[in-house]
Amino acid sequence: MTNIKEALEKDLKEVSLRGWIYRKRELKDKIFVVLRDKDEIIQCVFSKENFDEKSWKELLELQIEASIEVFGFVREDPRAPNGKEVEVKNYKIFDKGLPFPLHGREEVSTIMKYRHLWIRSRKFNAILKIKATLMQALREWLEKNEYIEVNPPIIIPVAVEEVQTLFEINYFDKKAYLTQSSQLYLEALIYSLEKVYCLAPSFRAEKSRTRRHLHEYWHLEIESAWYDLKDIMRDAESMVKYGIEKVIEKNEKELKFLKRDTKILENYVEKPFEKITYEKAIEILQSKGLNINYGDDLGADEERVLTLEFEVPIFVTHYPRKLKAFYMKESGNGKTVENFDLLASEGYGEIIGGSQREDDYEILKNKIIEWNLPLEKYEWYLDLRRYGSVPHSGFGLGIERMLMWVCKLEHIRDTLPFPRLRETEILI
Ligand code: NSS
Repeated sequence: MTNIKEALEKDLKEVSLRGWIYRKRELKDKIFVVLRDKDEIIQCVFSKENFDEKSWKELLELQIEASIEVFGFVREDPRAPNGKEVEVKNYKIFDKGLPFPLHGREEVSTIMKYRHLWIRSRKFNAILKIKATLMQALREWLEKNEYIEVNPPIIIPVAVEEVQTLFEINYFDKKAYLTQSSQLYLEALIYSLEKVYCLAPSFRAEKSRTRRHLHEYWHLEIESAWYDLKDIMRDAESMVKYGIEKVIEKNEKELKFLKRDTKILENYVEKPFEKITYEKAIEILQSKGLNINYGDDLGADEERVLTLEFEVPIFVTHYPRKLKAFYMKESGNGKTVENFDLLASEGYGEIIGGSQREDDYEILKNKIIEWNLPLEKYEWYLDLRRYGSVPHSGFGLGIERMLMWVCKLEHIRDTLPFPRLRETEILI
């Protein structure tokens, strides 16, 4: 058994290839089939003279996505999609298939209904390969930098981020939630391991329907003892750069298929990221004519405008304390917090949210009260400030957000095989 990549790259005479029919064209005495497998496509020609009548009839019945095996001779053919063609001598049909319901350019609702079939597309194949590289590369970076992988629970008792986005579940007749973030557990774990990370799904019952919000996404979170804001920003930049570098290195073909300009990506690896404060960001936005004031949150539109001002990703730091979560360390006499959002370029916006954490028991306790959170449920978290509290920082990176940017996709749904989105029912 050979695969299509070998048939294209090596100097083979005879091949036997398995795959699915990607395209089919019938002439009077020839059938042209483009066969696809996990990596490539190749044109296969069936000539009538080589087959008996029964076989020819069977071949005419093959549908798009039929699964077959072909045996034949490879030859150069500049007119064929990848410059080579197989003259088929024999074949085996696994399933001749029914008429395939997708032809390309379907409405989103149709694509979601047939998502289990749509994911065979070459575009999605390329995206998934890039995603695998990215996840592996980020893990590699973490290992090189002495972060230890840990596995906090998915079912949680209290909010980490906004209460409104919690997914409630019935946990043996008691309320519990699906995790929004593993941060609080990672904070507990640094007292043993100092540098930890986890890669797990997070859940958000977001009210907004946007091109960048999922209800379930893969969240890479890291936490480090002894780190302040600038330390954690250094790691965020280095990790993102490493991830992009590996994708450029390993997925040249897939990036090309997606028409992603690798020069732009190389720029992100080579040039230092921009750093601006929230205050400065507001000034820039005002100078661009946006109706925004100090104290307003930056939404997708504002982030977009900001990223188009710079050639590289931007760290926006020191947001007003009220705009951000209770656990962030205060600065600027309690006006701001020691936080950053990393905004991906070309309009993509936030891919990472991170901060130095409040390590003072009294301040943290008062903020939990001020944020109207049930203090008794955070006692265990406050214990972390009672027994050997240390300065520490961390961040969370949305894998799909980063992938969407790296692949330059229009919508976040195409970063996952079975996305959970508000506008589409869960059918599969
Ligand atoms: O809410 S975050 O900004 N921050 C946290 O959850 C921190 N507790 C993380 C930490 O410090 N350990 O979310 C972090 C990232 C954010 O920048 C996005 O990239 C991604 O998680 N994110 C999402 N991706 C897709 N869909 C949705 N709804 C979503 N929400 C956040």
